[in-house]
Amino acid sequence: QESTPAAASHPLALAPVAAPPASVDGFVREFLRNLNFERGVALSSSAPNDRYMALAYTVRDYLMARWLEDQARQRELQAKGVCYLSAEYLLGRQLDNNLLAARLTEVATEAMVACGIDIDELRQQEVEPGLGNGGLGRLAACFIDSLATMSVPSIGYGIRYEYGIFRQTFVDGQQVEQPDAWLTLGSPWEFPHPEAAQKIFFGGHTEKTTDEQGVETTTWVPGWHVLAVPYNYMVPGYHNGRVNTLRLWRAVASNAFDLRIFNSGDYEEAVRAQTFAENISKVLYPEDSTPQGKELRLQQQYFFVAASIADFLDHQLSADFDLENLPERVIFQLNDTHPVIAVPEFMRVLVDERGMEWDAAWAITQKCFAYTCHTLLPEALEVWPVDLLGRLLPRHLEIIYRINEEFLLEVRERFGDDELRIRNMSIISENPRSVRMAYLATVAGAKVNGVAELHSQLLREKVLPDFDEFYPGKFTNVTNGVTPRRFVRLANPGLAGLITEALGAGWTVDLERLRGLEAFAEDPEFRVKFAEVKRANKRILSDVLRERDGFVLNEDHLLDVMVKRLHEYKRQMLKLLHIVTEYEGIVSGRVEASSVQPRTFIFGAKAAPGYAMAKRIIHLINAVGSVVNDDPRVEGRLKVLFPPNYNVTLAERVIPAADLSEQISLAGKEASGTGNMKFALNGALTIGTDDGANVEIRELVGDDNFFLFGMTEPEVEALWAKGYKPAEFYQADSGLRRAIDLIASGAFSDGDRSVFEPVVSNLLYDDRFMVLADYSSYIAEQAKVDAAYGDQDAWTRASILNVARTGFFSSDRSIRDYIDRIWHTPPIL
Ligand code: Z16
Repeated sequence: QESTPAAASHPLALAPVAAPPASVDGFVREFLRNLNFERGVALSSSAPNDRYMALAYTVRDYLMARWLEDQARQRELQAKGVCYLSAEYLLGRQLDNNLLAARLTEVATEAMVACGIDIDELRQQEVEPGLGNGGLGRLAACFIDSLATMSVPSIGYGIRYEYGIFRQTFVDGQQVEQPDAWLTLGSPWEFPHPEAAQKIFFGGHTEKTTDEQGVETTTWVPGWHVLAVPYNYMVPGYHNGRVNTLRLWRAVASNAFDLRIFNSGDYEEAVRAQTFAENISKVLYPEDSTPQGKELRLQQQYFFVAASIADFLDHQLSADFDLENLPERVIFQLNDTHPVIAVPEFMRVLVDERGMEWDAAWAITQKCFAYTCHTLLPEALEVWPVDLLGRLLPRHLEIIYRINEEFLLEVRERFGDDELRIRNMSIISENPRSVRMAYLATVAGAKVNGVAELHSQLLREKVLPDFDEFYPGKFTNVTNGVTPRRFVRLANPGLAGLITEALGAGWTVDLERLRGLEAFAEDPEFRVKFAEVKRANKRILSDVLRERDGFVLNEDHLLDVMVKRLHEYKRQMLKLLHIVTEYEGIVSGRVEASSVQPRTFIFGAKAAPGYAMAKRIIHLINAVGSVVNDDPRVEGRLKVLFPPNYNVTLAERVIPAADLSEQISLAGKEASGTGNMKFALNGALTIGTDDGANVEIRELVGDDNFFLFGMTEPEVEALWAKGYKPAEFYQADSGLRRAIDLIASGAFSDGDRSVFEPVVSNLLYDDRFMVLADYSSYIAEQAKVDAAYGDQDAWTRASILNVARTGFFSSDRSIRDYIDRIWHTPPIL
């Protein structure tokens, strides 16, 4: 930002940066300039990666002027803005998204043709930044897209992991993880700013000093520190000329740190220290909704939130800003418990560094933070042992203790000395003594929200009822959403074209307009065109899977898709029992093969590397797949495909081709789901339980256009209360018995009964997620799916109605809800 006086008075320093001319010629010139001057190669000797990089640089160049303007404007206006704090951003590929946002797709395509280059080949070069696990990380990516598209002053903060989510391979049907070296060939989308690095301190101890007036102050004497170096990413709004910023932090060893050791003469130790510091942003923890309480993870969390808060206070506020006014200037949104250590950090900065009184600082903190909870699973609510936290962040632990003390005093004032209630509400739990991060976030946050209606209700009633009573009005709901730019416009150009033909442009930023398609559902010609689009999408997927995995996809089959992280609560096992049931029926001769609706089942799922049961289920899916696919008796009827390494890029091809979307979690376990929304918006019908956002999808599309099955959440509760014995369900249902017996017999493991024995006995004797209890209703509903698919025209009509009625699930609407209910940050024009 600083320039020398001489440079600052130069006329060019004041002139806005000019975008290159948006003509094919202009684009070609800029592209060749980038290829020659940034890549240092001639077109004739360039590698595909050179050409991809030069293309990406060119797209950047067109966005640059607006980006620089918007950064300056955000600082000048000093309007209230959002700091979205998230440990994960599952961005997906950037090239197409940025071309689309900047209206450059056509010009770039023609420019590449003029250069004799196939732009599709360049698209394939990009390694997607997989800086997230699943739903939560992808949600953050959708939200920053909507924030930019809606011109909301905002910045996303996170971690620039050197290795994102692992690359999944299968060896003998079992998951093997490979490191995701996404940066090997360089990333054209990032801008490092080492000059804006923040020092982040850890460890050490605290000291109390009392001055002449008897005022006590605490100072933290840290033991070590690292540098946090920001990397900026452009976040272009769709067709609105706005470019927001995503700022991801990388950990780098500081000179001072290793010099001290180096001066002691221990070179190896100095290098070790460097490696140690840089470990902090080395790798994404690969657990979706079941974090392991590792010290390095807490380091990552503190590292990025401390850097983000300091960055905001140092660089986003005007020099004379009065910190008392912070609540009118910023809201820090906590994406799950991962960034919650920001709360004591913010208090520490205000009190210890800026000299504010505790009470004033706490009042500000309680207005500047809001917390989104994304789960109901108790094991997903992070808890940090105080000995670990106190060792790493001794001052923060003291601050948390004081927050808790004062909070529990308030609770006593309200409810009297109700010791049980006080123990239940304490931010500190015992045995081992630990900090409950969700409670800390709830006490500190101005608002707490769940991510779907049912989830928010259960959060208030089951997880945090005492807090709901104590803080009336604090709890709210914001149902998740997905960006229609990436998941309709880009992923499904055929459908997008058909919608625009029918409704005109404009729906991409106003998705409720899809309602206009309801009338077209009754138009036979439109149904034919719509069905053709689905078919074409299957063909595209077929090409992708052949190229990628050597799979053959039959485009006449009903395409039945279950893609999401592998977790017992999501119940991939239930899907598998359905497949085994169908298979067993045919091979035993009880069912005539020719009477079965041909189906291809597609799975996509990564298991956390330490989650043994999830990995066994992956093994079993592959084992069932290879037996079914090799058995001539079911040839042309049943096919199971499990492409490895499901990611955003593959999702963009699979979802638009799907006929049936599997959303079959045990009711009360899936907070929302967001894949469910993407499928419905692309015209797949859902078979699902009454869980998460499925409830809202079904309400919107109507019972006739949704396949509902399974217990409701209250029914699940009732069955637990009565005592759940899965073996009783096994005994009572012959189809279920045959399916489980077939797995137990070794039919899918070359006769070896031991391989899947743990899966079988888990189902029969434990079954925490009640797969067996919902089996019969699932099978019955799948029969209705088969019957419905038999009437193609009726199916297409229902499919159109799914698209027409799910505009509500645009992430633009989610962001509007956050603005109205939580942030109060109007868009700037
Ligand atoms: C995550 O992806 C989710 C929850 C969580 O606590 C941690 C992670 Cl990494 C998911 C939920 O499981 C899913 O239901 C929800 O749709 C998604 O977050 C976004 O809210």
